[in-house]
Amino acid sequence: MKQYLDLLRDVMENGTDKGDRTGTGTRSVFGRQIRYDLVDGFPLLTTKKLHIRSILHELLWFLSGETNIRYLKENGVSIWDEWASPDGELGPVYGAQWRNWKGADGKNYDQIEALVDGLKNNPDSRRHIINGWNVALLPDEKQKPWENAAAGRMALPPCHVLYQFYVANGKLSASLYIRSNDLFLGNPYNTASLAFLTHMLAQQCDLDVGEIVLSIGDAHIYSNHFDQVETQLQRTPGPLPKLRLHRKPASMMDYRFEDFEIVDYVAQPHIKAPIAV
Ligand code: UFP
Repeated sequence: MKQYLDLLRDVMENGTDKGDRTGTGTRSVFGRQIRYDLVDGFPLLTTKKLHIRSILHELLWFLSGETNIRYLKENGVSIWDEWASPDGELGPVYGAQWRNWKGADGKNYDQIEALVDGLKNNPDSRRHIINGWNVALLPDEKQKPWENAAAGRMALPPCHVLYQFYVANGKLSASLYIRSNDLFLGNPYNTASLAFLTHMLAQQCDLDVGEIVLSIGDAHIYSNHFDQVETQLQRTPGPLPKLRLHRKPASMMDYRFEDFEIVDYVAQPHIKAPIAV
């Protein structure tokens, strides 16, 4: 994934050193786009070994509409633990907005169901959108994440905010706006997650997969990742793995972890880095 390494190099060379919420410090650029043709393979980094387990469980959890960390904990996924209230609640984060956006009319709107319906019945539409940025439910920045969650607001504002899908020549493409992206730790997972989602939607709609496009607002590298980035930039990318879907579930909500298999994944060793909280 040369595109990814080019983006890391771009930020290291052209970025501005600036402070951030976590107090760690970042080097950052504003407004970048990176794209992968899914026909070339599944976009999982080959210059650093990645584990897809948490990302896939997280995506299935989003699609279930759940916002309690229970399912994640049962499956050994801890990525959301530090934000949750004592009873495991995160407030109306992604899953709630994707599946149960509450309208002013009191109705619940299922954006995933509407998306699949639109892709199947009106593929040329320019309105295939999933939006996570529900302004009324954003956290109160003066409160802690778990306090917001306990009060029925999102523990964290969405990072992967807006998805748009596009059908042409029998192929499904996806575009994702990420307002803030930790390029060393977050971006490779956001890319893989978008690729999984696109494969699932394409399968449900009897389409082939096209491209994924990630548009990033604040694209940053944390200052305590600079050495790791240098290590990674010295590595040469290899051929991409493939995704095998073992069956076609009845709907977007019926996928199970065991339905997915990544084959021919040959990656260079993992590079450890601290996460900024
Ligand atoms: N972050 C990502 N991708 C995600 C996610 C978080 O890169 O999917 F949820 C990173 C971006 C940033 C931090 O470094 O987490 C969120 O902090 P803030 O809300 O201050 O932008």
